[in-house]
Amino acid sequence: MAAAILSLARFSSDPVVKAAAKDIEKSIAQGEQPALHIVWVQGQACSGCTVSLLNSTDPSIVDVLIGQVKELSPVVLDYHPTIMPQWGVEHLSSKAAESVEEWSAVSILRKAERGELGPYVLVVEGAVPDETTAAMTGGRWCTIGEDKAGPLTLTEELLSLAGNAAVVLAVGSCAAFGGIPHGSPNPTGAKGVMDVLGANWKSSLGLPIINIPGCPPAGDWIVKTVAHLLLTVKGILPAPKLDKEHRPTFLYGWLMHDKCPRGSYYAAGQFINKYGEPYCVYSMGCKGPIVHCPITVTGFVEGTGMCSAFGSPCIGCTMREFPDPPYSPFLKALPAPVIPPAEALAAAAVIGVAAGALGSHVLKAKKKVISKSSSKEG
Ligand code: FSX
Repeated sequence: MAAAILSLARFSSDPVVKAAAKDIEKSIAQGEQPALHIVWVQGQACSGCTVSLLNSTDPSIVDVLIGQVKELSPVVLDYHPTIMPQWGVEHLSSKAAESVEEWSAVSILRKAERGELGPYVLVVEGAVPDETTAAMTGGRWCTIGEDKAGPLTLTEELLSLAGNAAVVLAVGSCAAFGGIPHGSPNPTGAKGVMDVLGANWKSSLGLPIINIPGCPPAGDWIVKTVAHLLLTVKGILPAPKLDKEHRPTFLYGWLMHDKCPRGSYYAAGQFINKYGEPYCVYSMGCKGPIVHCPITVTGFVEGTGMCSAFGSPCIGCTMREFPDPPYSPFLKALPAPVIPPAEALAAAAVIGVAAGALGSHVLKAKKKVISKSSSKEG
């Protein structure tokens, strides 16, 4: 079984996914499959999500595109501003007329919008600004190309491309929730894709918008999710289960703190006083106990690299409110928990759950232990 399915099956305990992984082998054995397409547009972003994409390893985006992952093959990355070879029309004026179509980047978008590309995953990287405020002064916040009619805004292209997309994937916290561009005071009115299209928006296949937040997300989160969605489009896998923020639960279904490699120090009440110490970084403002993020399981590249393991506090970059409170100030510790009164603990003991409750409250209260009850996620 190839890398993508091994990865999905390893991440998911869902028997449906495991059974589907076996079915894939049969499906491949039956012969050639039609090409699936990826159209990737970029808005208000730093391109970090694209750097992450290029750092994916399990499977790598290169392996996916060159057909090494047979279950997904053939996959075509038709449009990606950073890594595709095509140029805009301005560069084509001196070319032979017949080559214009082939080398015009915008023509690929038009083909997709007309439904001539074939089934495609529309990936959005970056936040979407409110062009109405820019228009008041005759300007634009975010353009992604131009044709003979003039500059094309991300907003208008998103609305056009979403119409024919088999599924829309918002990669990075900017595309998912607005991210850094929407941080207060949000001068451009930046929003995530879900807030532009609507939380109840559905693709032509009836699939909701899927968010892969992170600033940036690890490359493997992106490719694993794209792989899952391509198999969903093929009718091989069911759509991934999502949480209320439309994040796949196979990646974001737990709190970062729950699987933190420094968690034993938290339980022992040992916190760092200065950077470089090996203990829990809650004291330096780590937001891990209220943040849904898979980094402490997956690492960043090939299983290595993660915020808390390196002694850096989690700043909540996978969360909707990021970079605003409660995730900032980044270096300010979360509030101490409210310790239940002794009678409540005694009552819990009577019904047999005292062990868990006491376990968490054995922590030295003076050490400012964080309560999960402060999480907005509940
Ligand atoms: Fe945003 Fe992507 Fe933050 Fe950057 O491009 S998620 S600014 S690290 O990476 O969109």
